[in-house]
Amino acid sequence: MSDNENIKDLSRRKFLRNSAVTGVAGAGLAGGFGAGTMMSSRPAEAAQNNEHHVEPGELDEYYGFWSGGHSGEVRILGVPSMRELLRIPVFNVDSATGWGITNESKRVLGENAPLNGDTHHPKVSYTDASYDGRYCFINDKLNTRVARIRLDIMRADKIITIPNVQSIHGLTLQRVPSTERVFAAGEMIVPLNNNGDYLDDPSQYWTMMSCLDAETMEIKWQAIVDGNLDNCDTDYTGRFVAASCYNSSRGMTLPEMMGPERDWTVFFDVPAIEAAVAAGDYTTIGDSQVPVVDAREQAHEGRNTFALYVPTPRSPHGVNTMPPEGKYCVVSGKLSPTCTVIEWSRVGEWFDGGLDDPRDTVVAEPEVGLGPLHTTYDNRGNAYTSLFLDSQVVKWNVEDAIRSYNGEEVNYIRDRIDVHYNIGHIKASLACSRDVDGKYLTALCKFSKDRFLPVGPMHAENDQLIDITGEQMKLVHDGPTYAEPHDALMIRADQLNPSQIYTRDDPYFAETVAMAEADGVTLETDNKVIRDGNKVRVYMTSVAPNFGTTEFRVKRGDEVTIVVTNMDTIEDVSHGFALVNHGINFEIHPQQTSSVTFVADKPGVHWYYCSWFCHALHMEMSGRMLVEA
Ligand code: CUK
Ligand code: CUA
Repeated sequence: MSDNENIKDLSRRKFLRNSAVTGVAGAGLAGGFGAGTMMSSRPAEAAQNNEHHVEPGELDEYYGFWSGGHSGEVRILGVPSMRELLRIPVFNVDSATGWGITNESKRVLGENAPLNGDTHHPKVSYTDASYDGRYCFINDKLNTRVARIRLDIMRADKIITIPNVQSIHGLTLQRVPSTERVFAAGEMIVPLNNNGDYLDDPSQYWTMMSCLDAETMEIKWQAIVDGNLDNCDTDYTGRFVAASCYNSSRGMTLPEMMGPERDWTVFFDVPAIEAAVAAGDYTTIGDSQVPVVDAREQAHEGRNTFALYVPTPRSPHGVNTMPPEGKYCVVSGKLSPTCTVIEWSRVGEWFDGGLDDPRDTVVAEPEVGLGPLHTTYDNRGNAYTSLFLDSQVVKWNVEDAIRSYNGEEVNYIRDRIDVHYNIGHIKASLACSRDVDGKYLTALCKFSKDRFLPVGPMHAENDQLIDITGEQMKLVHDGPTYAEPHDALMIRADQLNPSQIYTRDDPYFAETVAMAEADGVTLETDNKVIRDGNKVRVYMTSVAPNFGTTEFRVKRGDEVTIVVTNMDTIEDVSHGFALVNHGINFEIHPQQTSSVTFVADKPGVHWYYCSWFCHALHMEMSGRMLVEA
């Protein structure tokens, strides 16, 4: 970097930092920021002779699962190349794959599903705290949903709307013995029975932690809490889940929410809650049958048996358990320049009556820099925290932070690196699992500014890749991304085993197979039109470069269901069924059956064609729907 560029970079960094700090100061809260945090860092320099480059024809070492933010999708990137390999549509409608258009995807989405979503926290399922490659779960902050993606076919197979709360933000999974439960943190506080009765009475507004059964995706229980839940994580024993909890003042406006010096980290004792539910000691709300327990302090005389509220400085945000044993949980302070280190075994001691002061669970509170949001780890005892306001990643040693908290003179800060710019989430390779390997770290930066060619008022964001194998962090890649990845995780390539072709008994299209059976149709061979009153079902196969049916006839006003079964058996020979002027296009991968239903309301000739390039005669793979007036 030349001196000039360096100066430009520094002044922009200062501007971003100061404007953000001033914004906070405007609310009268600048006092939260310590002075000792202005320590300088090394400007990031692009790595020379980049050994992290993945040559053409080589495969990446990791699968990365990226949230797609308010695009509503989940993305798969190869790491370290940072090449985008796949977009998995989840809460959105997708033109390429027909997600949200086919009958199969609509069954997953449910009736009258919203057409969009806001995904933040993708989490891959575990067996004994190692990734098992079965599922990826993802929240929808926008429409209060949780989805499960099957990682064999890379499509969502269950989506559930969570009742009684608004906005699912934090999402985390049970790690041990395996992912039997999914925890979904409700963020915004609303009247528990939100039927219009308590509009003007914020004292009636609350939110809840929800626990889902990972197999059935049904809600097992909900627990009412004090404050707004934000991010969450579990321990490595299977007993606890923790969530950051801001707005302990229960404010409705920004200044009100930022009032208190401390909010909480709240820990839930899952077996205690489930014992109460099993004993029938719960209520339900409105029409919902979900068992609700009360984990608010006011609901318990003496010790709260469901939840422990650990006072934590100020609007705490990220909650991250430290691998590989899961000894500590680090909660990042957001409006405080500190991270709070809580020892999981002490949380157990508190619930078992051994500790009196909730703060006795805290074993360190290092000052790390301005705007700490999320923390991740290597396999050498170091934590890495994203600093939103400083636009930095700070590396610090956890045991040294504990020694410092205990009064020893020790510098726990190991390194700082500039990122570009205003980083949110951060995640090191395998850092949420036992197999943490301390190789790469992704820094998901909310602003890219001048890091890429300008493309109009909307700028790409910047997902940077940092090599963390050495003493000093090294920036190795800038990766522009479309709105708006919040979180990401990396699993080893060998921990995932995706299917190459569908099996004919895949439950994803079982209902469509059952419909064909009822019609006496053999999907694998038949090309038939079945009329049932004004309902017409058109069954066809596809084998490159032919649809099994190249012409069918219906009457205006018929409800037409088109079912296509791709009988190609060769990997990667996908077809698409695209019906001109009808807004219909969908994928049919090898051995898959896909279907769509619509009303044929336009008399005339309507061509359909294959939209997925499959053959030299792909352009000719087509047919006609003839609609009689
Ligand atoms: S949140 Cu976005 S930067 Cu939704 Cu995980 Cu922290
Ligand atoms: Cu079939 Cu293109």
